[in-house]
Amino acid sequence: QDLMALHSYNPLDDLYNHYPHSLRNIDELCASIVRSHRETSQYRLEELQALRWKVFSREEIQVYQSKTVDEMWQHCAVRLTEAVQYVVEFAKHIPGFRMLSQNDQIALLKTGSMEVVLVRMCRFFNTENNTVFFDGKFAGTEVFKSLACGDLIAAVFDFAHGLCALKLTEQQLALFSALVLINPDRPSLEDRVRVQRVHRSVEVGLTHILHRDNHDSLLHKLYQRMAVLRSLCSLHMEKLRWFSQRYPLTAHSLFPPLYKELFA
Ligand code: CLR
Repeated sequence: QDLMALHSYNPLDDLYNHYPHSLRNIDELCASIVRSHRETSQYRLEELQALRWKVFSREEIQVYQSKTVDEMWQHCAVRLTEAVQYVVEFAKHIPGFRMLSQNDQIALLKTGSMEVVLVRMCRFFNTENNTVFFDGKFAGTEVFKSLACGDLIAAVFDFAHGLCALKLTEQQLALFSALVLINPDRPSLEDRVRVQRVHRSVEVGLTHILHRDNHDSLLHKLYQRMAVLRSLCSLHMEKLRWFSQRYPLTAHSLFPPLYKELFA
């Protein structure tokens, strides 16, 4: 009799039925985010590693420095927009993102896509000489001199340097990028609760991966970086407003439509 009772109600069954199941879900979630990151990351790490010796020459730097402010802004806006397009592709394959309303997807991308580009920048950054892969070679801050926003460039390079120092794996970077993008605190979200749910699941995924990698302490550091990201992006918006006021024609007719749609 007792054995029968034990058999029909065994609390362990709950554990067996649900625990492995949810673990498998977390693994699947992480796997899709990592796959999406890999497929939209433009260059593999080995490729970038092999290109590290390619730096701009004095003469080439001179060419960038003698561009006018609006020429250089337009050039960078085009490069940034390409990078943003890959982030949009990345977002589409984060489980749950496409289930959000069109409006909420756009709201998340409007504020988050630039942040993810800056997170991704650390893959394209060489800390040994403080250069970033730009236009086919590695460029230092001096290459961006004619943008006339040295403070923003310095802050962006600093951020990349600091993020590189954390030595994130590609998987950790993928999950962190997704967490930055699916942020329930963004303005003008229609269904904040739903965004919160997706955010929670990505957070569980990142925690799981960091725990598995024996790097639980990274989570706190990553949350600190997210605050820096927000300030960098408001600085970017500030610079863009300044630029559009001074060069309304370039900003209006020569900037890529996606750049205008997301940031203007
Ligand atoms: C980031 C990671 C992407 C590839 C990529 C493309 C364009 C790069 C960007 C990375 C890093 C930041 C970058 C940008 C072009 C211009 C911009 C170097 C490597 C600098 C910081 C200038 C910003 C100028 C604005 C004020 C317009 O997968």
